Amino acid sequence: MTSNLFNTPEVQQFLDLACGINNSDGNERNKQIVHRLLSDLFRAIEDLNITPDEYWAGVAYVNTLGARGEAGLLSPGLGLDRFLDMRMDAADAALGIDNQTPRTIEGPLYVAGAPVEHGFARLDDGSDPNGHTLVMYGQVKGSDGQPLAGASVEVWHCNTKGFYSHFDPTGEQKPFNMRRTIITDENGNYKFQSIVPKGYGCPPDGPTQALLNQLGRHGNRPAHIHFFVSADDHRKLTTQINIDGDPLLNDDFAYATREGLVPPIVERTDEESIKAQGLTEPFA
Ligand code: MBD
Ligand code: FE
Repeated sequence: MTSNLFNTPEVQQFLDLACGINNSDGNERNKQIVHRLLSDLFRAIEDLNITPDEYWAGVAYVNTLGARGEAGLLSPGLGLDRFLDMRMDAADAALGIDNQTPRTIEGPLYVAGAPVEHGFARLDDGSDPNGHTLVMYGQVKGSDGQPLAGASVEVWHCNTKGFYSHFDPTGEQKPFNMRRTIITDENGNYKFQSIVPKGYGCPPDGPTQALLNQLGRHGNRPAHIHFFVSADDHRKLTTQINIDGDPLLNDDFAYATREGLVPPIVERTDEESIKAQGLTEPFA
């Protein structure tokens, strides 16, 4: 059965009606967006002959996605977060802005309000028995290349099971474990000690993984650490680094790996160099 209802004046008027196009109330921008998305959906239903059963399965899926709080997880899995970044990169390039550290996606697991430290922070509470010590340091610079003292470096990552505090189904982690805000020192430097995170996997019984299964895709990310970098009068940078050598480095279900975000790792095993790193006791 083929039909072309979509292009009839009746259906086009019906779309306008459903989107309040001729109403003086409401928000014009949101009418425009809803009209476009709804039009695309009507057309897909017609072009693909989407059956009522298929349609209602979709409605049930959206309900499950919301009930499980996974809309923000499906979004990067479908590449939408990456696409928004591609558009910001293109806008920057058009303005001749050459970002020294590439942006990459935020993901759904940031929590505001982490403890604030100055210059150095220990992120982990020392409770992960499989924790392998990691030290990372760097310098925050403005677009003019000058170091930025007093900048804020928000860091968050998961444990060796791939679970983030506040989202850990085992309930084993205290609030803000592996989440800190580090204020850069007078030279714009920050440093932290933590443990090497594991890659993340979508909840295996959740709706995001269910959809990925339908696409023949996995739902795993390589090991990574998230950052927000901000300073007064500067645009916030959202980015991540990857742990080099992870087998999924270039097979991330969320498409966040980027050249320039895989820093070199130096393995240190001798006591003296460990002491020289200034490693601390676990945060209380
Ligand atoms: C993560 O930890 C993450 O960073 C992203 C982008 C998606 C899911 C889980
Ligand atoms: Fe993450």
